[in-house]
Amino acid sequence: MPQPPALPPPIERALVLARNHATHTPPNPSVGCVITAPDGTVLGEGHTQPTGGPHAEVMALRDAASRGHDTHGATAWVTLEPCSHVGRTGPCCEALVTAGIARVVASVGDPNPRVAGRGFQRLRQAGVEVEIGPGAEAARELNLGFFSRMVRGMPWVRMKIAASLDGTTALSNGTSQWITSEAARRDGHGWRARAGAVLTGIGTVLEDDPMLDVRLVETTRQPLLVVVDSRLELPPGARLLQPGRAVLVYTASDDAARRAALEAQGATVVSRPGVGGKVDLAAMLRDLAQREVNELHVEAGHKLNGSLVRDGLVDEFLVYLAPRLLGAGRGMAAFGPLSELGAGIGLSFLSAEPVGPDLRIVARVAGRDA
Ligand code: AOF
Ligand code: ZN
Repeated sequence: MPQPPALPPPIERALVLARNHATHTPPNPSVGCVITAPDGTVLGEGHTQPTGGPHAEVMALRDAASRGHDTHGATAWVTLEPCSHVGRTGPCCEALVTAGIARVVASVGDPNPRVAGRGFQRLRQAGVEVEIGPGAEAARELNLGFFSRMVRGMPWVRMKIAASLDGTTALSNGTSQWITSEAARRDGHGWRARAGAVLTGIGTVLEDDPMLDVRLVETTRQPLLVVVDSRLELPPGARLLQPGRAVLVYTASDDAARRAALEAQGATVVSRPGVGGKVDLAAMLRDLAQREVNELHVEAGHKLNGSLVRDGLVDEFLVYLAPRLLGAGRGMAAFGPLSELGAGIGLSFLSAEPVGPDLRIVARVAGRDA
């Protein structure tokens, strides 16, 4: 197999910086930046700070300054086009130009319509040499939720499933919570932590009364919690309604009293009626994108999972397989029937790795690219 060409080391390093801090930045993309002298010496490094804080480029320039380095004539290696707009922070282009950066190597353009090429344009105008492309695939993959939101107006939808080797996801007696190991659950919390929101259905809430927060790994932010609850059956005493926690409830019901009871518990109720008294799931996803959700982490039961799959709204599956046979004959097949889709839904396996005693498979729906 031919190996892909090696990336320039500063871009590799910038990608690592971005990857290591990806849970802190949503809804902002996680970006890394390395500044090098003409002889290749690293002068400074930075990564995007939590939303509202400085971007990667500004952090790298500050790092170089704090080490007493002069950045005139230096190269900035960055995993995303430097911004040209004033958002929650100032434009990185201006900071780079002011610091005398002579060359910018960026992995990909920023799809944010407020930037979208204007960053590169501004840099070139100021006489900065611009090169685009090294590490593009990895940079897009790293922020696939941000790209999805900007390009499609939808979050990247990743469905987490824990199953036995024979694909059983839940037992009829409800003892479904611990099919996989502690290690797999902790790993799952790592994926929750990077998501903008965690989605579940009313069935799961009524059955398990789950918290669905990030507990088993360290995090600086909790994802938004989203509940699909067509008839507003969420009990105001549900454990997930913690004081101060951001919870969004999507419903097709116009029951004012139930709505008021949930709002009194701090939840936000959003009406998105679809056909048959159900929530319009596609409309819900568009709304979540408008609320700046990049990655949506789904942990739900058969019904909601099945609806999302059948409606073609799932981009990726995160499956933990336990080395156990449960033989309950339901499992992931309960997403069906998919027969109207002919050959079913084609997937490609991105990775398969042991996590403790279990196996973690990431599978992407054919045709969905970061
Ligand atoms: C960069 N470097 O490290 C990141 C960028 O509201 P703001 O000011 O934080 O701007 C957010 C937007 O900036 C975000 O939507 C994306 O277009 C870009 N992110 N840009 O130059 C960075 N994270
Ligand atoms: Zn910026």
